Amino acid sequence: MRTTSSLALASTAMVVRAASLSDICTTSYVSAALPVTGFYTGITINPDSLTVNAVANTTVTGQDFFPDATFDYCNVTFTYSHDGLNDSVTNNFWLPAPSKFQNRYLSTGGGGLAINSGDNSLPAGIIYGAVAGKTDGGFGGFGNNLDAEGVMILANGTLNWHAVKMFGYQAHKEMSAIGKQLAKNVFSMNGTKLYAYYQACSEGGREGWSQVQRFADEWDGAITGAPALRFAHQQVQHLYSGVVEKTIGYSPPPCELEKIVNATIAFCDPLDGKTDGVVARTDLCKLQFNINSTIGLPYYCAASSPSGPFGKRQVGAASTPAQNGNVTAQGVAVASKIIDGLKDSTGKRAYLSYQPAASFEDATTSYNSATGEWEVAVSGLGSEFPVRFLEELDADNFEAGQFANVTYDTLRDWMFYGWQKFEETLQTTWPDITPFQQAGGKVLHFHGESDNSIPTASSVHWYESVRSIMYPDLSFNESTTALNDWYRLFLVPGAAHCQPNSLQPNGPWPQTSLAVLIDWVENGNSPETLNATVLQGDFKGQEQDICSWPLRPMWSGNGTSMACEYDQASIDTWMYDFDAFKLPVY
Ligand SMILES: *[C@@H]1O[C@H](CO)[C@@H](O)[C@H](O)[C@H]1NC(C)=O
Ligand SMILES: *[C@@H]1O[C@H](CO)[C@@H](O)[C@H](O)[C@H]1NC(C)=O
Ligand SMILES: *[C@@H]1O[C@H](CO)[C@@H](O)[C@H](O)[C@H]1NC(C)=O
Ligand SMILES: *[C@@H]1O[C@H](CO)[C@@H](O)[C@H](O)[C@H]1NC(C)=O
Ligand SMILES: *[C@@H]1O[C@H](CO)[C@@H](O)[C@H](O)[C@H]1NC(C)=O
Ligand SMILES: *[C@@H]1O[C@H](CO)[C@@H](O)[C@H](O)[C@H]1NC(C)=O
Ligand SMILES: *[C@@H]1O[C@H](CO)[C@@H](O)[C@H](O)[C@H]1NC(C)=O
Ligand SMILES: *[C@@H]1O[C@H](CO)[C@@H](O)[C@H](O)[C@H]1NC(C)=O
Ligand SMILES: *[C@@H]1O[C@H](CO)[C@@H](O)[C@H](O)[C@H]1NC(C)=O
Ligand SMILES: *[C@@H]1O[C@H](CO)[C@@H](O)[C@H](O)[C@H]1NC(C)=O
Ligand SMILES: *[C@@H]1O[C@H](CO)[C@@H](O)[C@H](O)[C@H]1NC(C)=O
Ligand SMILES: *[C@@H]1O[C@H](CO)[C@@H](O)[C@H](O)[C@H]1NC(C)=O
Ligand SMILES: [Ca+2]
Repeated sequence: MRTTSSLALASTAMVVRAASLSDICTTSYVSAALPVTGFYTGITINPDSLTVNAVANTTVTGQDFFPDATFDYCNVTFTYSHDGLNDSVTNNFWLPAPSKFQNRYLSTGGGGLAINSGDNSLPAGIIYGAVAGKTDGGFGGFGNNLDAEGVMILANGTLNWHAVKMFGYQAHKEMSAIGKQLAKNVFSMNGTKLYAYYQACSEGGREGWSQVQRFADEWDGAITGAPALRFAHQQVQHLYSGVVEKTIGYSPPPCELEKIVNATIAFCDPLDGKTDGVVARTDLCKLQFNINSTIGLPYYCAASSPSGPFGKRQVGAASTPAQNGNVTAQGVAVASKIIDGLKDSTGKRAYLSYQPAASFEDATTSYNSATGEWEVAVSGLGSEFPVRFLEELDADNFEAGQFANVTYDTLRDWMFYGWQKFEETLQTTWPDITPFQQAGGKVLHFHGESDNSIPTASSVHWYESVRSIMYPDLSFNESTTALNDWYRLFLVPGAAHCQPNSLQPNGPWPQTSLAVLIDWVENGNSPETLNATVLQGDFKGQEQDICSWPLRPMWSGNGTSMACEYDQASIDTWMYDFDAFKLPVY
């Protein structure tokens, strides 16, 4: 089904190349190609909403998910509604010039509580010869997130389940269906195979999995970066760092945690065989680094405005004073407990956490200039979940005093309740992906190993869940081989959340993953390792290969050659049993 010769496709596509962008990029041409009704039960496209304009010579540079390029495209936007609902969902598609179209379609997704990334993700499609799409989910505009006014909460206590479902998975399903049909019609494909892809990171990674878990043949291949899987657990774990500080009774100055991170990087960097400022083996770091060794190290950070690298979430502080001190036993206790992950009051594990060498973003305290003290600052992403998603209030933050009562057990209970409440829509943990696999689909999944927003181990746990559920009768190695045939996970050395890491700037980044996925899907070239490029720092421009989990990178010859090794002790550090819950957490 997916083995049609790509040579044949290329020659068919040549026929189309007679037309130019200006031929197809008119309202009348696109209007005639709109799949208005009858191809997807329950939705009706509104032809009157159509806008079409050609955009010439757009240049993109310095992006993380595609190389630099200059291109032309046709910008197509229209709305559709769900029959019986009188709602309005807006889709925006970029069409490549006919001469550049390579029989491909690309869906793109969002981040945080956004279902799209504005225009930032669409260039990847044009660059690789695809029609590229984004959706507003029906939330009233591309800039409106799920938590925008009047979207998810209709009134306090009244959740708009339709909006939640659209965000959860439905809007993407509809956009792909519309976008693929539009591409076929605009380029008169006459039954020629259209290859469909997905690429997004973070919440967008979750959106990708929401389709892969449900729909066998929506896409031929999906790139899911650092996905916000296990939605309830993931959102609640943003609160964990603050609860650790509260429980231990110590609010470290951000500089103290930064010093602990720097000392961790300094110790663990060489463990991967290459002293380059990049911790490519956080597992060896876990096994060999004693964080207590940082106690007493002097730290200093100059006074700064709140936009400094560690102060992104400082609330209510116009500026921070110079921070000067020595790392304390309490500061180390906080860092150590955060890395350990959430356990309830009986010691049972509820969730996992960030790897050592990741910065402690969720733990960033805020400076109270009135008292001169550093205070626990509740993570905004974290508090919004219990308040908006569980309590169904039109608010983002806890009420005054509410956080004071939050314990490790509260976090566990919120995970439990949120998991149950959003199991069908947001949780995104259905581990049996047999239909997608049998349809020939491919998944390229990556995650920064120093991610400070979605724990890297979350992706490993997911990969391992899929492996064990889909191949219960095979050994670890056999099932890994079977899974790698169509789903691969790559941990990106030193990388932060869906981007390179300013604290480990010499690390590689997989900027051209879509080319790799296309080569896998269309030419059958399985990525044994993932192509990556160092995008900043001392080795800028250097190409590096990223190992496919569970193999781990090890450099030799003082960083001149890298091998992907099998190391059981390291693998074991990534395995978790969430015994705080009686049901399996996938
Ligand atoms: C794009 O720019 C180049 C040079 O800047 C110019 O020659 C070309 O005509 C432009 N293309 C369009 C479609 O405007
Ligand atoms: C694409 O079309 C939409 C809807 O008409 C418009 O808001 C947007 O500015 C256009 N983008 C470009 C780059 O022309
Ligand atoms: C449908 O919504 C539009 C605005 O979005 C409104 O003008 C119209 O009255 C609504 N129709 C019905 C039947 O509710
Ligand atoms: C599809 O069919 C139409 C009409 O026969 C033809 O003009 C067009 O070139 C064909 N397209 C492809 C890709 O074969
Ligand atoms: C941590 O290292 C970075 C360089 O990566 C440096 O800019 C920063 O000042 C260091 N922080 C501390 C507290 O030493
Ligand atoms: C670090 O110090 C804490 C507190 O004294 C202690 O409980 C823990 O065992 C120490 N860890 C190691 C690895 O020495
Ligand atoms: C840090 O420790 C050193 C010696 O251990 C001490 O001299 C210095 O005063 C301490 N600095 C601060 C800011 O407490
Ligand atoms: C909804 O609840 C929030 C949080 O308690 C409150 O701030 C807001 O005023 C309430 N809205 C209405 C309309 O009552
Ligand atoms: C905190 O817990 C105490 C004791 O259970 C309760 O009286 C109080 O109302 C709680 N405060 C908030 C803000 O929930
Ligand atoms: C699994 O494969 C690795 C090589 O990838 C090998 O080192 C290891 O011994 C194998 N384990 C078993 C149990 O065969
Ligand atoms: C991956 O990188 C290698 C070496 O730089 C290159 O030859 C190859 O074409 C790349 N593969 C893809 C799919 O881009
Ligand atoms: C290892 O390589 C680094 C940078 O490439 C160099 O500075 C260092 O001297 C080398 N160390 C050895 C032992 O060769
Ligand atoms: Ca290193």
